[in-house]
Amino acid sequence: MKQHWFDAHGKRMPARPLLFLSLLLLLAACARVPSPKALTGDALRIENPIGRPATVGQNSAAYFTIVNPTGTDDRLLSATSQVAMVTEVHETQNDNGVMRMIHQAHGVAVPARSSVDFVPGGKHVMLMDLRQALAAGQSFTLTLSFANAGTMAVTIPVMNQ
Ligand SMILES: [Cu+2]
Repeated sequence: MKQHWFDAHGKRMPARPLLFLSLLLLLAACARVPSPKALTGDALRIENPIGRPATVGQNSAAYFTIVNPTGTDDRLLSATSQVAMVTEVHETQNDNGVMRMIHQAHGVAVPARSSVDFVPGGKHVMLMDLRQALAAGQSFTLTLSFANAGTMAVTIPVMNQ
């Protein structure tokens, strides 16, 4: 009886942790690396846009992923919005331990068949000196100009992160 119990569990026990581990690895992979599937489609697009809440006169930022499934290299040239006095494409860089935001005056390259993440602590669109408050639940329009894809109006939902 004891032998039977051992065999039954000996077969089943390793299967579940392995399945669980596989699922975890799959989730981790999905979260970090865009799957090839995400690069399907025939036109450059913006995914997962988010704007940070802020009051009038303050700065806000917009984050998103630019997906370029096409065979043509592209470049985000500039961003504009009515909600801010100045809108710029920035990248936060670590300068000997000091985090600095660098204005990307020449824009941001979006190579063919790739995606570029705009995230807190990295590339972002900076909305400086807001003309209006941005509260969670609202949304605003951000206009992005690309060298190849042209001008694109993107609705940015404001969310607490
Ligand atoms: Cu910035």
